[in-house]
Amino acid sequence: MSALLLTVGSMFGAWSPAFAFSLPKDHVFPRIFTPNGDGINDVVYFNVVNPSLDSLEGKIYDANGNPVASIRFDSYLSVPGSDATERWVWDGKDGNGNTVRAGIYIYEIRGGGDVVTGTVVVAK
Ligand SMILES: [Ca+2]
Repeated sequence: MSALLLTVGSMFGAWSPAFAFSLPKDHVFPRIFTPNGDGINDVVYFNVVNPSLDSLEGKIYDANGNPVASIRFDSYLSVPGSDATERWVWDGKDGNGNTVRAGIYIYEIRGGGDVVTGTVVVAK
């Protein structure tokens, strides 16, 4: 039991009001999206829990690690507080506004000295 509590405490960095932002895996959706303008799964959302309101920066890289695009802030899903959640979004376009090729892309969100990464898939 004490080992479990220790593990949980480590995972969440204790319960201080200053703990970092987080991006649970199920807050990235749809993980496979189709940016073709048909109104169905055209963008991927990143719902970042950010209670400290850290200044965040989000980037997309291709599978070779080349920078592709920025993830932009969209809106607040809940008001600032312990569960403050910011919605960030990527529309599947590169920095020139062109829709990227189908494939696996890596997202990276940084802020407050922390970073979270994962993958999404652009399908066509
Ligand atoms: Ca679509």
